[in-house]
Amino acid sequence: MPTSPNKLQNLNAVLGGLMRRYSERVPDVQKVIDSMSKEGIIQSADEIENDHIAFRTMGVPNLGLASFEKIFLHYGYERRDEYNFTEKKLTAYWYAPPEPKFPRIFASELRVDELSANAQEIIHRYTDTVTSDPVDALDLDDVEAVDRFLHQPLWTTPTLGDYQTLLTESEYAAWVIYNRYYLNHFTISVHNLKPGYNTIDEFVAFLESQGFRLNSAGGTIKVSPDGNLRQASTVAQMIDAEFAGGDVFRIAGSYVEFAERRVLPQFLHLSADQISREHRREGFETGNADKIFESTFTTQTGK
Ligand code: OOG
Ligand code: NI
Repeated sequence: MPTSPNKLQNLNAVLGGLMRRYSERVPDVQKVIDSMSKEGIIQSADEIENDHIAFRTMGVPNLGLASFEKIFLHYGYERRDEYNFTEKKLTAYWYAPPEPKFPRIFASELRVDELSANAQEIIHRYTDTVTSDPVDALDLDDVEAVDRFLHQPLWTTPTLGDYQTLLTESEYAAWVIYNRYYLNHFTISVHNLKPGYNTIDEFVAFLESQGFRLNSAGGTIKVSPDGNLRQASTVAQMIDAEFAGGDVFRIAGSYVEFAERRVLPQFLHLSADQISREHRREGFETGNADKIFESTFTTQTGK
């Protein structure tokens, strides 16, 4: 059944609110758009195709993906493949949008019960204050309520000490305890840009010429084993985070990603004007994602 026009309109508004907050927090977003305009790659920002957006969650009762995904399932997204990150103790899914003009969603969850007793105790001290699924209490057709929910504290502001303890064991845990559901990144599709910039190699060369700092974990360009999903990302922008008691400390915020999805072998005979989303590599790739997560890790932000 197609998603109702009303839901699509609400989805559009929720995505708009996410992108607005995200652009304010991540100066690289506007800088990339300005650089692309100056270079003549685009005339205006709305020509940019958003390949996907990403969120991070804490896998604890009442929260995590089981709670979070309800928001986007409501707007017509469908859950697709699962990805497992053994070392980072993460589970992720991607969600297909109700219409191709909307971005895919990549959402992940920390398997909190695999952390040390100490880290679990810290996380639960914050998250245990959430005693019922907060998404169940939301009217998902009330766009302003959803927008507020996505940008409001889910638990009390952490102390700097707790943040730093978590950081030593799970950089992901530390990121979520402070940043919560803030948009983690949006992703520019490079394959639909004009020739000279429509491969990830060319686009990365352009970004480097403009002085952007890119995530080098596992190499700057991450390539799936089939060769058809190629990704790169900036190093997360640092934010002055205010912790409980007023301590201010610079921590990783969000970043920008770039993706090239190549045309699948069975569609290579199609001409450029016949190619649309369904002819290109879909989904995500564990090996690529594992390194892209590190865009917010101190190994990248501190280099
Ligand atoms: C998500 C990292 C993975 C991708 O496109 O594979 C990813 C994150 O940093 O939360 O974005
Ligand atoms: Ni991504």
